[in-house]
Amino acid sequence: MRHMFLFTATATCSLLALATSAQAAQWNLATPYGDASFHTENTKQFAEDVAEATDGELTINVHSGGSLVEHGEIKSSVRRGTINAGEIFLSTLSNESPIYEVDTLPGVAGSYEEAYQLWEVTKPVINDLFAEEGLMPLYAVAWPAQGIYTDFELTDPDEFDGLRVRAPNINTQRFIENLGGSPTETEESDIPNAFSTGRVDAMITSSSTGNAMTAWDYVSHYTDANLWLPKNIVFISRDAYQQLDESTQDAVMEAAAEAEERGWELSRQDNEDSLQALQDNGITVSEPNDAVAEALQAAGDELYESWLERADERAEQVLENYRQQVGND
Ligand code: PCA
Repeated sequence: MRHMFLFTATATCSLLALATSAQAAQWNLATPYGDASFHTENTKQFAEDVAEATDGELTINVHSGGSLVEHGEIKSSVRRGTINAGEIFLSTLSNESPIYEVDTLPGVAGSYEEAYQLWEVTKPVINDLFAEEGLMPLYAVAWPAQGIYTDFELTDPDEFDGLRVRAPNINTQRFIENLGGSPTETEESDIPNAFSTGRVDAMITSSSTGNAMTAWDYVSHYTDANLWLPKNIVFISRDAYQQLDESTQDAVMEAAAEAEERGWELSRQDNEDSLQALQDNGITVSEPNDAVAEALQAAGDELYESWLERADERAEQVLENYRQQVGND
């Protein structure tokens, strides 16, 4: 009799468990960045927060390091519904609209405060563009400012002549060309391979990526040039979102707002930690000297001019709004 009761209780429990799991949603989120990246740490925390706030009603599995989908396929995979969510380096979309380039233009936003203002101004336009594809941005987080890694002390802009420099997006490639160098675009995860096979001699990226990719294994100097603070964006499929009940939707949006705030803080902190780690591992970190700064400025001006030629009215307007806002602060 006692056994009988126990059996019934267990059976009821597993039926209940089945009922819950039938409702609970499981999402897959793909990011090209590895577990050593503060962006991935932040996104994993976001997923944990959602699971906790919804009592497991929505579980988001974060597939890092391009393990599920490669970078260039993430947005289209979410659009098609193969996966439900993704994280990408926003400026890799530059061929779709000039608005995606504004966070990789020199002289526009040179600090975290300005970069965040730039995000606030561009957000509505980016939301609209994503919405046209059935996508919903959740949050965006800046990388630390971009600088230049070399295996020599960068003192003379002529040293850029023919230098093979790794870049993470098209604008950085253009910038390198303007400097006289020879750019190659590679994924962050491919950096060690690009150096060890001799495909590149130098790279443009942040302190964080230099640290995560152990830059000291192949370069000796980091010129902290404060070029621009480009962002990652995390987004989901609108269809997947609409299938959630209202309280789960709210939990996603709340956790996303927290992730954005936490992410920008993590970025600042990671910049400091990474600059320290670079030096602890023997990399000389310095600011550009006058001659190099002048060359960077000229290459940046040229890049900006060419963007203006590509930019549509909406993109120009956004930048104008941003400049007014920053000017008024
Ligand atoms: N790290 C990424 C994007 C920008 C950055 O700082 C990369 O270099 O690929």
